[in-house]
Amino acid sequence: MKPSRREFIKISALGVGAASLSSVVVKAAEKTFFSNEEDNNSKEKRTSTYCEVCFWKCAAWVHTNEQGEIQKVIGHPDDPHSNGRLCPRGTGGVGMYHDEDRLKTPLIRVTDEKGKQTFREATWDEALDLIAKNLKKIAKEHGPECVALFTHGSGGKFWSHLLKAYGSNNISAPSYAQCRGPREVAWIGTFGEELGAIEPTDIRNTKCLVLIGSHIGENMHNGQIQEMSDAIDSDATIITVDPRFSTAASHSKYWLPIKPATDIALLLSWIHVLINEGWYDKEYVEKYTMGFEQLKAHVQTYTPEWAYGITTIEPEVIRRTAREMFNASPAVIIHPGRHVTWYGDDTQRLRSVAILNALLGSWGRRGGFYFGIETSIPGFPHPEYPKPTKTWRDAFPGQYTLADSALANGVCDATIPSASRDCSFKAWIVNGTNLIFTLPNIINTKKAIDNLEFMVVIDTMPMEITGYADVVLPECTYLERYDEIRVSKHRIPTIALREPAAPPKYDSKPGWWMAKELGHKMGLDAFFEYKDIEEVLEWQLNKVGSSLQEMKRLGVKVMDEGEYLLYLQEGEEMEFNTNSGKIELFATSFLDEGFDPLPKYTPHPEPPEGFYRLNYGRAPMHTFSRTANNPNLTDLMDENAVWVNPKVAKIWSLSNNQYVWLENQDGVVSSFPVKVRITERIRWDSVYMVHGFGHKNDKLSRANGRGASDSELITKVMLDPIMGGTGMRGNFVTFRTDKPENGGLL
Ligand code: MGD
Ligand code: SF4
Repeated sequence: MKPSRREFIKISALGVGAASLSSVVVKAAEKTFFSNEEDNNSKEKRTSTYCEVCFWKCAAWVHTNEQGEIQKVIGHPDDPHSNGRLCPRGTGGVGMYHDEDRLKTPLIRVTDEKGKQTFREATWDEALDLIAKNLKKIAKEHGPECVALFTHGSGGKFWSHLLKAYGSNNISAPSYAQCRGPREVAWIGTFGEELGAIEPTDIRNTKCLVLIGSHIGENMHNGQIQEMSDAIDSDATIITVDPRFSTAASHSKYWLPIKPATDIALLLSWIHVLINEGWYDKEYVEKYTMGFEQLKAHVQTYTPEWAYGITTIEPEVIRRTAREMFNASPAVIIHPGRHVTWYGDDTQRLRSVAILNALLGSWGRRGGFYFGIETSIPGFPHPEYPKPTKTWRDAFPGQYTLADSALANGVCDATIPSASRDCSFKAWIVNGTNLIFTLPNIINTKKAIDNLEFMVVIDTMPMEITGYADVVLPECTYLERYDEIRVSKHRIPTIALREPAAPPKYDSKPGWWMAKELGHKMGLDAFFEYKDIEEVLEWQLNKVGSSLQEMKRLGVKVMDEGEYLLYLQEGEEMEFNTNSGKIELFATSFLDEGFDPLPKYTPHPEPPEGFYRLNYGRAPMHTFSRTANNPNLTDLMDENAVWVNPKVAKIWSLSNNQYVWLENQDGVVSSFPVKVRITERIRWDSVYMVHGFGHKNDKLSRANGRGASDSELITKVMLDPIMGGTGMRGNFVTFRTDKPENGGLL
């Protein structure tokens, strides 16, 4: 039976509890605010924001009551990211503001014992003075380039500006080498451009959507879910390739329960079938691509029969699904995914995905990928940044040459002294990223931290990473601060404002203020020649024909960028930003750097006897580890479970809801036990769990000790030689029913 759009939203929005939560919110929104007008007689107020619970950045209105207390957050109807509706996490974002476990004052370490959260409270002046003193000392003794910034989230711009003014350009985000980096490099090598953070997938108009390890519905990217629901309603064919029967798989015409770690074999055999059967867009391939003949010769041995032996997907199913894609083309999307750092050959897997899309002519076509449009906002004037003489790349001569952003793992590795390097990193500034849970191989991360002279962490919560800091700076939540203007690339160009809905609680401060004050203490005033962020925003908005006053009224503004076209026009000539100016089926930029210009299949290690591949993913009500203590969201899900196939459960005599410890191939045992969920929805060779749980910090009253941490069990990393991404799915676990003496790395 065809699932309806409503059903899909309901299932992906967490079953009964959350479905009712979302519908209450939607009704309230429809009743009062879809007119986009404020009731001037009411003492209640609404202010504009964009959500920070994940990085889809949905624009929203925040409602405060007569006492000025934040009541609710509702999607902005003019926003293409949210279309007036937030996901359960966005609605529950208010919990970040109310969380009584928040960081409340600046903190300074009092013992040498790292990781233990042993601090004394400090004033802002004291904390910033200490940071300025240490950073100046490091610049003098080692050079400013020996300081690195790790950042994820909106405040990053302010910290990046400070670091560049100081003289370092070593700025990395885990959203690159631990997440989408390989697909960006694959896309640049094929189409000459990145996909970017809102993927320009034209899902709402597609006739066929192929998901390879993308669990849309559990991975809750708002606009994308809404579009997938529209596609389901319009009878689009959904093909899901996943070893797990995901929510998306349950709404698919085809579920291909692939043997984990073999996806490239399936992709290559699809390419084989499309080319050998002539099921590709000949005109498009002729006009826009290069390298077809090399590709054709390359895939001849990759038959469906060959792929069957590797993937366990039957040849007939491979052929039939290839035919479905061709029938729908060019309105077909082989989805590039988001978190794609799995097995270390990820860039090549994503190259196969890019090639499939190119053969089917979906890039720049309705129902495939559109060309997004964005407004550019000028930066506030400042003196030229000093030119750094060293970068993180110097630590890896000749390696990861196609990486187009700094690698968080690279900076971490380059912090551990090595005889072959003249300078390792001496200080880290860590803003909005819980590196202990985020970088694989916790032992390595701790080793790097042990080698630091100084570390500052800017966070809203006492997370694992704050325990290792010398100074902790408490940031106020996104609901209590201004941030940079959100500029987004979408079908329509929009800008959105984030302004404070309430004053910062406790003694917390916004990132822009901290960076400016620290800049002052470090003698960098010339880079911060404004009174406050309102002056900067006003200046920037004036440059694009708006103002702070207008944006406070509108929240989201649709910009006029003249005439723009979302798709290629009939017969249009187009030059792509590649070496050849064409879409490169044969990637010359890869060849130039000594990498395979065409993707190949290479086998990966299999689980040893009695072990199962550790697979992990997202839940619709949580984002990584940042929401694990959120009072509203823990009400919906307060721990993770390990999914186990019934056959495996029988071998180990496991029962549903029993708690077990997981032990990995290197003998690392999870710090906490995790609940067993016995289900046919996972293959017998794998187990599955949601990332972000298993915190070990008694300052997190709801998250401490709840569930297990996948991060702890990922001690083996499969590095992508092309761009340095950290493949994390080559780890295997087994079960323990006894409590280990010294379990865990946390
Ligand atoms: P979180 O673990 O949520 O994600 O990695 P991170 O961005 O590090 O940590 C976010 C931190 O930001 C928390 O400490 C939170 O309290 C803090 N924070 C939240 N809001 C604010 C704010 O407004 N200001 C400041 N200053 N801090 C704030 C995500 C990364 O992890 C990504 S993008 C992916 S795709 C990978 N996923 C992943 C996985 O699935 N499994 C494993 N094992 N590792 C992974 N690593 C990667
Ligand atoms: Fe917030 Fe959800 Fe939008 Fe992410 S998808 S920005 S959590 S509302």
